[in-house]
Amino acid sequence: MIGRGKNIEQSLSRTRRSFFGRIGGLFSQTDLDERVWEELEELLIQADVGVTTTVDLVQAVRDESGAQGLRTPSHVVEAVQQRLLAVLGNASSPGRSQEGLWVILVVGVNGSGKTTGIAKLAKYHQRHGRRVLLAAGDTFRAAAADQLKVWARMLGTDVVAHQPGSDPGAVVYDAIKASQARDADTLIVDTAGRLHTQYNLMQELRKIHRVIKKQMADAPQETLLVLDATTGQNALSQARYFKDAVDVNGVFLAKLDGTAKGGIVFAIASELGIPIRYVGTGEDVDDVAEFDPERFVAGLFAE
Ligand SMILES: Nc1nc2c(ncn2[C@@H]2O[C@H](COP(=O)(O)OP(=O)(O)O)[C@@H](O)[C@H]2O)c(=O)[nH]1
Ligand SMILES: [Mg+2]
Repeated sequence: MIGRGKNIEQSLSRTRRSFFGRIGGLFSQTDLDERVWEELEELLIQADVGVTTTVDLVQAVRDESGAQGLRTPSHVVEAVQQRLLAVLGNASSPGRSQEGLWVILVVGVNGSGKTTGIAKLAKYHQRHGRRVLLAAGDTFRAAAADQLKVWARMLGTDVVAHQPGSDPGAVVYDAIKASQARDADTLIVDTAGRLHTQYNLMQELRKIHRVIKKQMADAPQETLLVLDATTGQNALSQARYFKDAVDVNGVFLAKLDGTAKGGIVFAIASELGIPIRYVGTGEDVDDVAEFDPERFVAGLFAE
């Protein structure tokens, strides 16, 4: 938990109620016949865990229950939890040294929760005693810089912004210079979520990435892709484009509170291989949690 807003357990209430909370009930019944495994499979797929991941997982638990005789319902549920946890792997965050500027490039389609996510991250880093600067790298939409400025005013940070339509590479260049001049240690860069074509968008993101790298070889230290949890499997196909264009090394999963299909977390981990670092737990600037796999899985089943 990093914000003072809603925590990860609270944001999982819909997902828990609709799907994962029902798994225990499946096994409390009769023998483990075919029907029970099919129902488990159905629940997981409906929760957006993804077909391949689900089929593999159910098979593994089934084998385990046959071989080792998982005798009680709670043993089976525990086995499911262990398998789910294994899908998430170890999502350790990139170690941050105290020295130097830390650049966070934030990408994702419009509406995914990018700007809100940036505000949440800014506040998170401020709470860690850091000096945060924002860069308005979405120059395509005039409102984008304004929206960022509103958050910045609230948080007491500055925004480096140029005119609408200007070169986002130049914004980022200036923002890095400004961070150094003003002794900021954390720069968060907003980017466009839509251009005339997807090809243009990816080209622009690549360019921004290059501009950052040219000034600071080890930056951006974090490239976060913001995905909207409520868009389910669509989020996955979006993610593939962004992953190809820029070196995405973390996912910020927004709106986890707004979906019953929080199983998307497993699909992201298994199908993209990008660790989830943060989840959005509500609309407030404090509604953010650092992603903790164990807590997440426990939260899916909690009473
Ligand atoms: N419930 C909920 N709403 C969110 C969350 N993050 C963003 N939103 C809402 O999603 C909408 C789009 O967010 P915005 O940050 O403007 O998206 P952007 O277009 O990607 O910059 C806004 O109404 C936000 O309040 C979240 O974690 N939970
Ligand atoms: Mg925005």
